Amino acid sequence: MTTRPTEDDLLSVFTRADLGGDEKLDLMEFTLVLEALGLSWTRAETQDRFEKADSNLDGFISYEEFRAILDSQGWAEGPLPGARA
Ligand SMILES: [Ca+2]
Repeated sequence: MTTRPTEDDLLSVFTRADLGGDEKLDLMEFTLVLEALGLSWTRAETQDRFEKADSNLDGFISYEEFRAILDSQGWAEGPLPGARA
C-alpha cells in the first residue's frame, strides 16, 4: 500500500469518469473525477479548476492534462476511495 495513488488508480478514476469513452473529460465528467477523489468543490471552483487544467483550451481535459494538474496541485494525496477495482 502506498500513501499516494498509483498510475493505475488515476487511470482507473479517469477512465471511469470518461462516460463518453473519448479519452477526455468534459466539465460534467471532470466533476465525477473530483467526487471520485473525495474533493468537494462548489460549481464555481470546479469551473475554475477545469479551465486551469485545460492547458490547450480545447474545452476538454485529456489524461495528460489531468495528470499535470494533479501533480501541480497535489490533489491526489491519500487513498482514492473510488479507485479500487
Ligand atoms: Ca484540453
